[in-house]
Amino acid sequence: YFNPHYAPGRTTMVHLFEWKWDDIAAECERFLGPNGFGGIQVSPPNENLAIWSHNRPWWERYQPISYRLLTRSGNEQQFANMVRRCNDAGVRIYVDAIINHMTGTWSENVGTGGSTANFGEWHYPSVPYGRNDFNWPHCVISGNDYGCCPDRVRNCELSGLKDLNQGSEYVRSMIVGYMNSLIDIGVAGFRIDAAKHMWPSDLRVIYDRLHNLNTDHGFPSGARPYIYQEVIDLGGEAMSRDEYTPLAAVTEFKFGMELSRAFQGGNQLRWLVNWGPQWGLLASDVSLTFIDNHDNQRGHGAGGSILTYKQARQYKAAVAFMLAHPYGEPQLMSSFDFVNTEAGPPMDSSGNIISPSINSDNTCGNGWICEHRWRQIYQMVQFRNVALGTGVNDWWDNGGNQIAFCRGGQAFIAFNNEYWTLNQNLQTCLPAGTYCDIISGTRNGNSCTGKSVQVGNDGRATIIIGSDEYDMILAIHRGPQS
Ligand code: ARE
Ligand code: CA
Repeated sequence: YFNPHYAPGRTTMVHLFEWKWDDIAAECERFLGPNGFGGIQVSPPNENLAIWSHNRPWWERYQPISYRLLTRSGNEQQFANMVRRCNDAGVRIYVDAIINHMTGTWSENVGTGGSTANFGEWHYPSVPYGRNDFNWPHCVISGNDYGCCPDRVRNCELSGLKDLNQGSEYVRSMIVGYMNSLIDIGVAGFRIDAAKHMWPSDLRVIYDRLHNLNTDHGFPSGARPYIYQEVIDLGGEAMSRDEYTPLAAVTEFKFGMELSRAFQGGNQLRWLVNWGPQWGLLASDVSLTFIDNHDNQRGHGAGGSILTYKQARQYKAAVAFMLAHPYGEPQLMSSFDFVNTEAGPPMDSSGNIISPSINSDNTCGNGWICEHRWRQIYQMVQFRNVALGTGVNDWWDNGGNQIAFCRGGQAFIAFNNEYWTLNQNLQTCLPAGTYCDIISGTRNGNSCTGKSVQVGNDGRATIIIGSDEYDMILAIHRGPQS
């Protein structure tokens, strides 16, 4: 459950939040495959409650009403078509699995596929689930419960969402059936939503009943799904991430919090010299890492002052550090623009999601941010692929907020988060030659569209990053784009 089973040479996944299946299939073929992306986390594919009373918020997708594959992102056939086309393009699909709970508490009761539910009776006929399938007696998690009471956090309702009893054989079989149908379609793994709200022993039973990945989609025989469990653990609670790491990977929320703090000036970059478990982070091989996610970019979940696309210069630097450093299994966020933190994706008056448009400079329109299409981000995905299998060496810093390091003899990166210019002769660990900085531009035949770097026979080069430059990063590597 710890191996993402990326195609050879690939490393990074992107969360295409609220994208439609047909658009994702096209994105795999025209952009993600050719640019070396490893995988995609898709929004929950199972039917959810349509919440018109809140103008179709993004969070309606975290309110399952059945396991039918029918949402605003598309139907089952479109989902399967996407999985096929993405796997053919070398890009894996990971499903956000909502198995802790079902929808509840709203006056509306019709799902995106037309299923209905009777909340007062705990009745979900399209699964079907009934009252005996939920934890009883009914109770709701309060803020204090996180500090004292694992049993309440696991057996009571999260925000009033009807809490399934994963200890029940019938509930397990419904959940496993849903997840196995997705594996058979060709997905490579799952995000386990709200894992902290389920007993690790129940999750183990569920994981162990999952099928091996589908060899018709290019997975090796005997491959287990990649599983990363959403456990928000910033310390100080009665539940710990360590209860979950023996089972599968875990989302590391400290990662984005600490890097956001550092690149916002709250911590000097030089301290990143020992980035990893010495910072209190999980062991690298069980750690799913990200700067922001769909919750904390809008103040949900653990919140905190997390960098997002809205503070683009610092955000790009934090993402570049994530991708340049070998720690963890990185996930990029790809957002739609928002002011209202509840608002769903761009939609028409019937509630249909409006597809992103693609501009000539690779960026998106129609209200979609597409951080994964920003040059400074997708070229760092290539950097990570080129550096795959190497460690960090030849660390340099100025004792403050200018740092640089090599990845073996494959790649080199420098950051300048000071108010003055970085101008240093540094060891790049690369063979002599002229390299194109992949942050300010790319290689175009024999020239660079952005800055270029002359590496001498001793591997050293003069590295310059002005404090007023558009980006605070310079990166070069041995791949074709640099
Ligand atoms: C919505 C409404 C609620 C309403 C509810 C039921 O906002 O007012 O009561 O529906 O009708 C998302 C949204 C929620 C939304 C929910 C369902 O964020 O606002 O509720 O969808 O539509 C805890 C959990 C963690 C969870 C976060 C949000 O531990 O698992 O809360 N994150 C996941 C997803 C979310 C999703 C859900 C779970 C539910 O990523 O997108 O919710 O499927 C401390 C603790 C954390 C705790 C945090 C916030 O930091 O350590 O564990 O996170 O506080 O309480
Ligand atoms: Ca629960």
